[in-house]
Amino acid sequence: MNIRDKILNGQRIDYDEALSLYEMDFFELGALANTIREKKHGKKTYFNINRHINPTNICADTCKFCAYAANRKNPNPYTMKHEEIMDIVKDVDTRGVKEVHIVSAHNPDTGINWYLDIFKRIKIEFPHMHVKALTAAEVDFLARHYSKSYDEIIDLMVENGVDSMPGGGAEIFDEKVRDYICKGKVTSEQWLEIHQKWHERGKKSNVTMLFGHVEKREHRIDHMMRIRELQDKTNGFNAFIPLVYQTENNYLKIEAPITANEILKTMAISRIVLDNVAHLKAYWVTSTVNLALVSQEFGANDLDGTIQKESINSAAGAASANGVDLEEFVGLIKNSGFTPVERDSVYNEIKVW
Ligand code: V47
Repeated sequence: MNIRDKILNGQRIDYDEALSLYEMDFFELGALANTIREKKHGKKTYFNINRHINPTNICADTCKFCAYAANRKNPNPYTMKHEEIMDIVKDVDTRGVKEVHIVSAHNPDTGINWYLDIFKRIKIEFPHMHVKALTAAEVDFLARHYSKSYDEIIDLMVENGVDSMPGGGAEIFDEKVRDYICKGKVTSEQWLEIHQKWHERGKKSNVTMLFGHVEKREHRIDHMMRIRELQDKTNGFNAFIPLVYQTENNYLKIEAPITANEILKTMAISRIVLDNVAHLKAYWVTSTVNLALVSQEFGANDLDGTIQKESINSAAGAASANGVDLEEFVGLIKNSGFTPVERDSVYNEIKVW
């Protein structure tokens, strides 16, 4: 059976077949991914009303691709006080925000409770607010720095009210590439182990892939395969989020920026390979809003959210510092022929716009 029929019959494809999809006709590939998207979600495009909070940029790690951490190129170290964070949550709560996405750098000086207490405070004062917080990279950092096991940190997250884990820190699982771009950070095996442990507690998370830097197509497919394997065991990943590498203000030199064609192909292939992950998120922050809209026809069924403020990717050149206006966002999804569906953080539908 040829690969096209195999995909249309809902059969799983292997590593070599997945890699060969990069050679398929661009529009045929898009149409295949779209068929799967429509089978799973019809014309619905999900988004949520969320606020990103990045409480500190002081980092013990030195990832070459990162423009957010305070360093020679970004000499503006900051650490927010809990009162400041609570003021933000209080404010956004009055403006319809239902999820706070809290991700920090790996600050060695705050003490572990600075990381954890804030979740409890948010849940006490705003019990309805979904707290998506702590990447596996942060979990690994906290475990190492405070001599705790992953289980202990994860138990503390649950006790303190973390509802779900974001997908950050996955980068690229291939060990050689990973060593080159972020040596010393959580390893691929550890990243997957932490998410497995989180899923085993009945909790959900997302998974990202940073691409468009020094990695090759082979590494992206390998990354997807490792995700698929864990998802077969746990079914804990809600969404796969390919993050397009932003080139500014960092120490990773790349020869040529990735093309829109390659981004869309990667989106489509991930929709096909990750047959066991329900949602494919086109994160407009790194792909641009325009390409995120086009991605809806290449397998993507989620555009993340309004975000309101974002510091990690905007530091590297993304136009996301102030999020996107809700009405405009909904209008763009509608005008591109899809149905905007507001969702909560675990994909319960809230409102069809
Ligand atoms: O882990 C850092 C990435 C991630 C750059 O789970 C960069 O719903 C591009 O994980 N170019 C943080 N990317 C963002 C993230 C995320 C975003 C939205 C939704 C979710 C979710 C998760 O940003 C980091 C890193 O992989 N990143 N620097 C850069 N120069």
